[in-house]
Amino acid sequence: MATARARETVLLTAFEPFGGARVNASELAARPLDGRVIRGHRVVVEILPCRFDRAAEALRRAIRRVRPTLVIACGEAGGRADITLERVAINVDDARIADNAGATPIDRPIAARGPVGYWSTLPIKAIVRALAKKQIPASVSQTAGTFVCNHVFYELMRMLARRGDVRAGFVHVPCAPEKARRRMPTLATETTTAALEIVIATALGTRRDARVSGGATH
Ligand code: PCA
Repeated sequence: MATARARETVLLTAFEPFGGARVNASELAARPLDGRVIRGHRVVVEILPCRFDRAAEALRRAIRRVRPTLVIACGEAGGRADITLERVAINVDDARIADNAGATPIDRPIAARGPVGYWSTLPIKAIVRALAKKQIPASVSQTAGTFVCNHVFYELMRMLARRGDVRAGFVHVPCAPEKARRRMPTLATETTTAALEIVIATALGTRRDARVSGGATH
């Protein structure tokens, strides 16, 4: 059986609901992939608390336990219409809304002596191309925001910075139809799940990223 042979693992993280919502599209889409084997790697899903003070510690524990060769962190980006591959994490927490513990940090560095940012080490262009091939809307994003998702992305890359053997990055997904507010773009959960599967398969199967533009003029 494929499961028995899968020795290497992929850690896929998503977030619990936040901002008073009942569901989080990233959690809905990620859960079905728990235990799935993709390109010989077993996927382990971990749901992180949407709290500045707890999320990175939960991630650190999951990495220690799972010992992944690839980490895909994902979260929901309300208002975005496509799957977005984040290019860079930045060293700041600046909350527009409260996290699930009521915290609203303003202009607070994530790591006092840390670098301004960390690049994703995923082949983000190749992933966008692979998603587009399957008619799933996707693009490169130049900012993961300054809320808990960017915080986790930054801490993830900081944890792995001195290890060349584990690739990692962050993916934002649109809202699920379950949560849709007026005029909010949504993506069906099955489509988002399929997208995450393609993200993982492409990351595992691509050594060098595609050289195509994913830039923006503003
Ligand atoms: N989205 C939020 C935090 C948790 C989530 O799913 C964000 O984009 O920061």
